[in-house]
Amino acid sequence: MKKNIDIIINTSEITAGTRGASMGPDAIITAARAKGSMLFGQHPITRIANANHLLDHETRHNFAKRLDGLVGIYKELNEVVSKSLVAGNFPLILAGDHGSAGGTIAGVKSAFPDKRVGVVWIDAHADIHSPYTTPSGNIHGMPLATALNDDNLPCRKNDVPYETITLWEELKNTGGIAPKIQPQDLIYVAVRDVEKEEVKIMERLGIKNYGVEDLHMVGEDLLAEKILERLSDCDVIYISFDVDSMDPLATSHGTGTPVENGLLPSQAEHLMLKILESGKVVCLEFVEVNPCLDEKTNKMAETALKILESLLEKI
Ligand SMILES: [Mn+2]
Repeated sequence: MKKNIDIIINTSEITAGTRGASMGPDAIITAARAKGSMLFGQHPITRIANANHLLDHETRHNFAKRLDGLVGIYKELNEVVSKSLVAGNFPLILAGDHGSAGGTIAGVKSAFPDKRVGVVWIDAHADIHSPYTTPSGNIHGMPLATALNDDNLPCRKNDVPYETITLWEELKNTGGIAPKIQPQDLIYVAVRDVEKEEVKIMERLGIKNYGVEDLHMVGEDLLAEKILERLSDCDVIYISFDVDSMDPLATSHGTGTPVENGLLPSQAEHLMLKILESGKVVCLEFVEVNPCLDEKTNKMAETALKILESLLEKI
């Protein structure tokens, strides 16, 4: 299957807890240019408007920081991603932090309202908090709650103000369909740093996580088979690849929240290649490269680029 690729650059970093992820997509482009790759000259590029100026002001939403900026980013992503898909193209999103990925999922669902959307979420973190459970208020820990339309109220601990709730409901309803995905259609890979509220909702909803050990044990081919088997009732699949799923020793600390004992880059690459071979993947996203935090110059972006170049041959 050869599809036209639409590159979508989203430099939002308003939902992260550390600064610099907005430069992640351009660090990947820089890595390509540094090695003489023409990759970014070969596909049309759309840039999503960011709201990073909000970082220069106090936020009014302590349990969902800068939520007011994210609502518009979700809307634009929903439109741009769904338009690309409806045109028969393959949207490839390079984003800053992971908080906007719910907007991408909204776009996939808007393009295929009658189809079941599967999500493969490759990440050190479960990203399934809500304003009611978050310990930090950073929305990059919440995108899957927006896709599932589940606030994990049994674990509620924050008294969320009405103004925040109103915008949060708007965020979850981006594109007019909620929920976008069913819990059984969400598969985690490499999640290994979770809070107790997240463990509870994963148990309540029965969400499957294939840990790093599982991958070491069965290998990429078999794990891809297991994932595809679980998603066999899904018509289309979205892969969300957070670079913090990888081991910082095998990559670098060039990401907002690195966690040890992660995937090797080759494992992440081969696993995604195998899932792509199913022909069901319609959208792919890379997030959380942060060159400001990279102790090895631009190593994380270079690692992401290498994986990306390999995957693009299968699209
Ligand atoms: Mn993430």
